[in-house]
Amino acid sequence: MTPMFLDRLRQHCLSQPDKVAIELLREDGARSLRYGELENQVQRCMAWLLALGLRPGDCAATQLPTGLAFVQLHLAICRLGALHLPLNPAFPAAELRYFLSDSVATLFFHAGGERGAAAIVQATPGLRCIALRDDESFTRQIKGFAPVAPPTPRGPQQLAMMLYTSGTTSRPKGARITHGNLTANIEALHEAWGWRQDDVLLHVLPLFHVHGLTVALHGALRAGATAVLLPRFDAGRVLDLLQSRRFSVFMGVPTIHRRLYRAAAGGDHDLRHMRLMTSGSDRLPDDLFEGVQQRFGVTLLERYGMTETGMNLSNPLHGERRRGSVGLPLPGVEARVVERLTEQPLPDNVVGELQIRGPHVCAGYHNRPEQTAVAFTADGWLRTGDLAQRAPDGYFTLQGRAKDLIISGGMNVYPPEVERALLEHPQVRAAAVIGCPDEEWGERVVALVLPEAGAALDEAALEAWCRARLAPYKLPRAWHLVDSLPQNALGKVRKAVLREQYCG
Ligand code: MCA
Repeated sequence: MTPMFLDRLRQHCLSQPDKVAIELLREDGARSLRYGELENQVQRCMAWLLALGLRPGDCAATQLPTGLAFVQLHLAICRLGALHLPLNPAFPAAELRYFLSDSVATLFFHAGGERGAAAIVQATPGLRCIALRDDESFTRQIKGFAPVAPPTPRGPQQLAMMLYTSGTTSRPKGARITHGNLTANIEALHEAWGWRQDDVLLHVLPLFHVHGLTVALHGALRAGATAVLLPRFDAGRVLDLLQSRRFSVFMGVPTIHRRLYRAAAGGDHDLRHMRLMTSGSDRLPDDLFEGVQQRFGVTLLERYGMTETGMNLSNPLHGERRRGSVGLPLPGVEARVVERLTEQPLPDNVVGELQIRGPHVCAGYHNRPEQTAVAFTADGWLRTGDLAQRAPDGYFTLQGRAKDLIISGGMNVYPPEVERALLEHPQVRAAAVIGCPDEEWGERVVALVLPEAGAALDEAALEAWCRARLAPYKLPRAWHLVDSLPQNALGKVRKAVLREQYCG
């Protein structure tokens, strides 16, 4: 049987204790953690977590910036058989409260801000909040604990993580990710992308998503390679680092590649020494694919994934990286295109809904049997809500979305969630949120708001209202106060009409 991801990592810790596993590039200098130290620290951390009362099956949430504490807590929580729920540090208290109560988290590690945390404790019975101001305070916390070995090896069915994903009709739901899912995903990527022990990854992505955590970070650790974490993306700095020839792997979203491309304008930049540069989380525009090729001498490798699955499809490491295509199924992944109503498989070159099956697909949604049943077919296919077609040579191309979703800077924004926040405003009668094409962000969020009669609403008031309720990346970047919203016969807002009218 393939060793589970965490067992594989432990083997690296034992066999190459002196090699740097993680390096963190902070403003005040670099900090690193060797594989041997990582094992020792994770074991101490497990002892601390046990003392805090964490048990297998419990959920422990973190809302921490990119750092060594995050990585160690993540590994320790998963290794104990508990579920790690990583949360975006930008979530305001209103969003946090929902995630913490829905997940029934028992522990919550946050970066400070006592007043906010106190409000959450009051609202969430049974939750213990622990402030970790920085990596040093984490190290101090675990120092007094003797390392403990994991109680039992984790089987593939054991839950490891809870990752929230929004829906078109409901509040965000927690995808239940097992150790088997993580292992299947990382083994497939290890093989497909040819990860090597001497790889050095420049890691600039947020750690609280699949892309940054279970693809980039796990990829490097699975290979026994080195991950260098840069907590804040800065195009000029990243370009300098990539040019330094120290790195071999880089992963980004199109907005990141667009910024690097622009930052390199007029200069003489050659990144051909990079073994692998990938793009994902949103469609890579053709002009950017070509621009990067010309400016850097690198052909970006585009791939396709989801929170519920990790990675599904990828262009090949060797062979054609096809412009506009998300490539072929990864090892162990089944992918098919079906007619949406009958769910019958469609022939090649015909657009339908993309469905995915395999050992990497999550074990449904936490506490949501009805939504799990809606998302999965009886024989285990996940309905992705993405439209795609397959070419006769096996390459898949995405052709739009069947779901109401905006992707901005590689972050998913669900219009119903923003509309719900707007409708909570007593002076808003109706609201519609759409995505408009945007060169830098892929799409930008635009809101159409129908005020109540006599309401005195303006952009600033609406923006402040939303900022208190939603993470900043979900905020509309343009506002339109309207007298009416076009509706179809069923009373549903006709967003296609709005996009035509307001995206110009
Ligand atoms: C930041 N802002 C955004 C976004 N990010 N607005 C819309 N969309 C965004 N994605 C806001 C900030 O809150 C701020 O607003 C303003 O933009 C300027 O911030 P700036 O400093 O320029 O942004 P940044 O910090 O440089 O971030 C841009 C970024 C970041 C580096 C492109 O968004 C990013 O790291 N994206 C990657 C996301 C990712 O990893 N996605 C994977 C999830 P204000 O001033 O008003 O507050 S999807 C996934 O995992 C699936 C499975 C997959 O396939 O990968």
